[in-house]
Amino acid sequence: MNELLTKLSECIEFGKINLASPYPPQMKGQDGADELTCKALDEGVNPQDVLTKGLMPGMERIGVKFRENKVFVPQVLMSAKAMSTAMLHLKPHFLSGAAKQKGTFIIGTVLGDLHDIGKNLVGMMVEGNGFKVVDLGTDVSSEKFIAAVKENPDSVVGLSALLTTTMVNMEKITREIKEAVPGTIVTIGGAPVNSNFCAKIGADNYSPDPQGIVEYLNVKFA
Ligand code: B12
Repeated sequence: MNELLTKLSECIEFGKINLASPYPPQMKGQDGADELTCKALDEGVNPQDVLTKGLMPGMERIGVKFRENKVFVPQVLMSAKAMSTAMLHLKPHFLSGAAKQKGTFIIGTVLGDLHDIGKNLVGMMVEGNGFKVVDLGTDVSSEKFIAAVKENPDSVVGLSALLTTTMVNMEKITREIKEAVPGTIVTIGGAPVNSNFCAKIGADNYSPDPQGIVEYLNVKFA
């Protein structure tokens, strides 16, 4: 079982989706995340172990490499695709309660802003690390964030902004979420923001990359 899960983690790390996928070249002709996840479940490996000992270590390794600029967006997207392919087989087990998620993360790009590539990447990485992700899309108002927080008690919110003209909306959205549902944790990210801005607007955490927010959530939901 260990060998199977190790191979699965490598499929995630290197973005090997399935047998037919030619990427990455060094894994051509080998089973991918798709086949190995099915194999593990068929052999009776616990879905929780498939997630935490197979998929998540691979996702963590790619997250760290991305932070260290050892890989770039396309490689991370391939890993995320391998991960979501594997998750399709695990989802029925999550829904049946056989495997549990660590907590809920609500993410959206703030009002006025249509950039979603970074936000999607963060969502995929967080999901890949065992959290439920509620993705509200782009151009998201305070009202939408608040409704999602009310529907998902004890969730953590992540705001994304890529424009200097929309990052200012983070302040109002953070304040209104916290007024509507006191105690809600609001985290922020995106190219123009930093930890000083985070402190200034009263948000709880700034992470420059997906791995940072994954590590923060792991602590918060421990
Ligand atoms: C792609 C792109 C677009 C696409 C967006 C497509 C899409 N579906 O997202 C389109 C063409 C639509 C677009 C439009 C515009 N864009 Co544009 N766009 C870009 C571009 C080239 C790449 C952005 C990107 O996806 N980066 C890759 C991702 C992976 O990185 P990222 O978003 O920073 O996310 C990472 C981190 O920031 C972090 N992160 C992000 N969000 C979050 C959230 C949380 C919670 C956490 C923890 C972390 C986190 O994690 C991610 C992964 O590491 C940038 C330039 C650049 N090179 O960055 C300009 C850029 C952002 N755009 C810019 C501008 C000006 C515009 C327009 C106003 C142009 C115009 N005049 O119409 C419009 C605005 C539209 C709108 N209302 O939003 C400027 C912004 C300048 C500024 N400082 O305000 C930039 C910087 C280009 C430039 N140099 O001028 N754009």
